[in-house]
Amino acid sequence: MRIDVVTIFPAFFDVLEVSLLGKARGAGILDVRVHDLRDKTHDRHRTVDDTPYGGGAGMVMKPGPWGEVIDEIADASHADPIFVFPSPAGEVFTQATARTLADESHLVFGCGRYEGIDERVFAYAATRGRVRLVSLGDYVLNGGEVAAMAMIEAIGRLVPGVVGNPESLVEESHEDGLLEYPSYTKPASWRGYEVPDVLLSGHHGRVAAWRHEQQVERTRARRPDLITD
Ligand code: 6GU
Repeated sequence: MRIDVVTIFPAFFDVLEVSLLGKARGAGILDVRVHDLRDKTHDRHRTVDDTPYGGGAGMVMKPGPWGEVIDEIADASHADPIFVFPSPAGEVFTQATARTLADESHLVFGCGRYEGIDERVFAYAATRGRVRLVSLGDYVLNGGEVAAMAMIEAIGRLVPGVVGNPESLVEESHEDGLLEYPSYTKPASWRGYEVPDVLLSGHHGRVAAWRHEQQVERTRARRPDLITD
């Protein structure tokens, strides 16, 4: 999978070199390229923002540099790219979104700062690929960088070959619409806390039934919004 990231803070993405995603990059499974939006400016101050038409607080990202970087990336694309703009005004990113995007061959993350990006950039990007505005949830970050990192990790780990044991992707929170069951490892007794007996019983059927009960119980307690029945 090819992933391009456009940002005025390329250093945010340095951590993509470590951990599982770093390994996947090294192995050629993920091809991630980070672009500095300021490289598409032509003034001495490398200006990427300006005051909003109609007035109001804050600054808006100018369309010019975005148009140039979108053209450069789209012209070089061997696939029909999806432009993902992290935005608190977008649709909510879920595991289903991650699964859908993990099937794509070329994703472009456009990270806005300030009060946002000139709206015409989204219309123009839609002439060069598909466009999605996507939010992590109902709270506000200073820019799209941290949100893009979260999305890249959620999507990247679903790309075949990134996570060594694909079975570990199945028994996870949100994969079956329920929260994950509790996990324990040795020792069986630790500081007076015991591992539940059923897990030591060796009875696979009872273990599976107990885990499912725990999933339902925790989901009801912590995330009743996920329960549909
Ligand atoms: Cl995707 N961007 C920003 N700036 N803030 C957010 C967000 C995204 N998702 C939640 N808050």
